[in-house]
Amino acid sequence: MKIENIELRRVTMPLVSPFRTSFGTASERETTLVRVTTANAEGWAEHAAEPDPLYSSEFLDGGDVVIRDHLVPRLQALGGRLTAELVATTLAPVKGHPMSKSVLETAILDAQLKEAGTSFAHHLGAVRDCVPAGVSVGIMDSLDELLAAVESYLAEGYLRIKLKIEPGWDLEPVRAVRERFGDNVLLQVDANTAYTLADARHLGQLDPFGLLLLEQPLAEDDILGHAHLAKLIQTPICLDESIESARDAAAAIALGACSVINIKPARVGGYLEARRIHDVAAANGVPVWCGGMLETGIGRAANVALAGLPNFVLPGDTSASSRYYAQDLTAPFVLEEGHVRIPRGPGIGVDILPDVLGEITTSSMAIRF
Ligand code: OSB
Ligand code: MG
Repeated sequence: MKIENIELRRVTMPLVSPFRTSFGTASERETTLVRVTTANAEGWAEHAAEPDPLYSSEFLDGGDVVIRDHLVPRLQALGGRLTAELVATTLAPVKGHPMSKSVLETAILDAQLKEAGTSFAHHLGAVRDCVPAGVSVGIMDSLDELLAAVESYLAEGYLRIKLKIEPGWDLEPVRAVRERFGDNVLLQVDANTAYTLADARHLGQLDPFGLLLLEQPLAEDDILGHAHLAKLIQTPICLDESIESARDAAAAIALGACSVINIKPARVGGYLEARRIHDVAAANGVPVWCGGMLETGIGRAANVALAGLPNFVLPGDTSASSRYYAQDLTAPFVLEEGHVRIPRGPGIGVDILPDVLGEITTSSMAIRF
């Protein structure tokens, strides 16, 4: 496939409400959109990193530089031989930066599939038309505020609630949600690395609440710690930040560090590696679910396609557009009886709304291929 142009476009979108995690609070989502132009198609993807390197070491400004100065030149060297399948191996000599690699691979895959008239869902192997939607609920200033948020999400039809936790905001919010909404609500928690193994006894106090899982309690590089913790508590451990490749997934499973995996395509370098993680987990009987990074409709479209694969057996953070944005960048993803529909058109299967794009763009950079 011959690429003519790559454009990096920085956009900022207001969130409907601030989103607080153990590592920070976001009231808007800033991202770099990548547009890849070929003779017959235009591919789009969005960078998953945040402005600050707090979720992982990647951050948006750094991503723009690594894409422009280190990743795109390597792809240019392939000339017309470039395909999405060659992106990861071509970029492998550059250490790290999975989200920057992912946004390029995804935009190229989108253009390639649009040229072929194939959807992401079909290409990746989705086996469903709709995926069950969960919702990730941030840390709040009070339990009352939290209960009001959970109540409205349940009323909208979300099939699973994930509470963000940190030391000082863990047992109480879980107890409050269980007491108010009962034991049948599918409930899980995400610590974003906020604990250490010394907190094992404390985290064990979550056991009576029947949580689906405890996501990433310890540091991302603490696989051994998670394996120890898994023996000390009953709540299943799910890894997010720790898993950046199918090899990481295989190791974590073999070591007993997790019994569930949150797959975020951007975190692992793209949808093709995400599918490999899905396959490794399936082969080991480990269920997976699709995580999110507050994506606009562009990233959401591809995520829900991935979530259609057979081993995505738990509801994902694949919420409706309205969970994040009053005005999305594409036609909004909506909840239909707790599910989100997988786009079936070519590529990611959604169109960017040009007026919205114009309004939210803060800068852009064109790279001639
Ligand atoms: O850890 O899953 C996470 C958002 C930003 C960074 C990290 C995480 C999250 C979420 C939100 O939990 C998931 C979503 O709804 O997109
Ligand atoms: Mg997480």
